[in-house]
Amino acid sequence: MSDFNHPSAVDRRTLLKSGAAAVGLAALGPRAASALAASTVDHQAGVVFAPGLPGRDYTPVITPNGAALPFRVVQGVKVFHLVAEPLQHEFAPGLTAECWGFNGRTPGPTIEAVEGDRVRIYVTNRLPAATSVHWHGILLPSGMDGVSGLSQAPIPAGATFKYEFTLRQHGTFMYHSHRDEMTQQALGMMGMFIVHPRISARRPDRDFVLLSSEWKVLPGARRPDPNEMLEFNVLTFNGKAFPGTAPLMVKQNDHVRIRLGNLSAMSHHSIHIHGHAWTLTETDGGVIPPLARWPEVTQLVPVGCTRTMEFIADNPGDWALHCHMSHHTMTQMGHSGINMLGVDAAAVDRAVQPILPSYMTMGTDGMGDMGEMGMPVPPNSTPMFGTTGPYGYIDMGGMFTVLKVRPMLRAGDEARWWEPPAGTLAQAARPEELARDGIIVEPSASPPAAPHHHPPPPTFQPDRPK
Ligand SMILES: [Cu+2]
Repeated sequence: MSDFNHPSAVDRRTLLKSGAAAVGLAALGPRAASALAASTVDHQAGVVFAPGLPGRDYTPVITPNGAALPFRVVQGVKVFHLVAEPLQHEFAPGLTAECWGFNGRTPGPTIEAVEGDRVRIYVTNRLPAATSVHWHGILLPSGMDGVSGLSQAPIPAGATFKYEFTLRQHGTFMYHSHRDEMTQQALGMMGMFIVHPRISARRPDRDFVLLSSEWKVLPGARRPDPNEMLEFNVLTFNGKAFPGTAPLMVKQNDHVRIRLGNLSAMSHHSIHIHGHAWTLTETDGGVIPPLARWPEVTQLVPVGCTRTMEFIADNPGDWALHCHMSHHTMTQMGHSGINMLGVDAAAVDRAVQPILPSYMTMGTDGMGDMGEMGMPVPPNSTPMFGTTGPYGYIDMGGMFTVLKVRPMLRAGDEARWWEPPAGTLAQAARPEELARDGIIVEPSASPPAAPHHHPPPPTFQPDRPK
């Protein structure tokens, strides 16, 4: 049983506070109760806290492939500056698009603060359209909520707006455009907003944030298509599709926290970790009481939600961390192809190539070799999946990354694969092993068909998706 199911000092304190206030809370209703449960600061007393500082008050989060938004303290207020702007963004080697984001990146830089902090966030709009920013999950005055037209006027192109509020909770939150959401989020206008507790009994050794999103980028196109509703072909963690995703580097026995967010347009993601079981400790509504937590290996992160997972990384190795929806671990190409499984490829090629010389039958024994074959792809696009791993081709793409757990972390480990100790690698069974264990492998009635691995014709051009 993971120790994340045992109450920490903070949890006990929270429970005590909740218990003491139980009579009053019953009258206030469940919303007030949940807000209190997420708090380590007594906001009713009107206490002003000094701005929380990294190192002293919290261990900064790690945003793989991302960055933290810098701040300065002015008269006790933490001041941030977001600049909404168009940018060139690389999803994976070979695929770059014109996106919209903040401060030169998508997702925008991670905002980090501490419960009780007063924050002032300037938003400068360098987009060709009006925008606004919503602080997703954060409890604040209505006029600071960022919904264009409802809670504020839109921020016109060229203008700078000021948001200011005091953080009355801690947890994992997000920010995103709330003006023409369909367009602006499809182009990348989102980021994470982390609020650390003011009082923390136990800080994690590694605290990662991964924001999921989905995009439609037709091969060869320069811009994501915001009109797409169903068929997304670029699925990303922090804006990157594998092999563009940076690995999560962890020292063995580290206490690891992974904060998952999802601002995809239409898709929930079931995020699966290998080699470990993790515990859901917080949602975007607050800390889950320890007795209500349970361990698992796959956590569903619905659209518009965050889920915070914790575990002890006690199992060294290279571990996949990915969405379990299989089309979400593929990249462009192939999602709408014709099912060619079992087709006699040579016969079809002979029939079609006289009239269409660039034609080649693909996928007769699956799609796993598509990337490995190195087939040409249109300009500015990325193969369906893959990169070369220590034992051959890794036929994964999209929302996939690697958790690297090492007994010691050395410079350059990001680029090194795990070297399994003797006896800990799956390999072909030897005849004497089969005989020892009484495993009899009947010869096949017909030999397996030779894989259809002929090189593509020089004129080959993959079909563009419909
Ligand atoms: Cu998914």
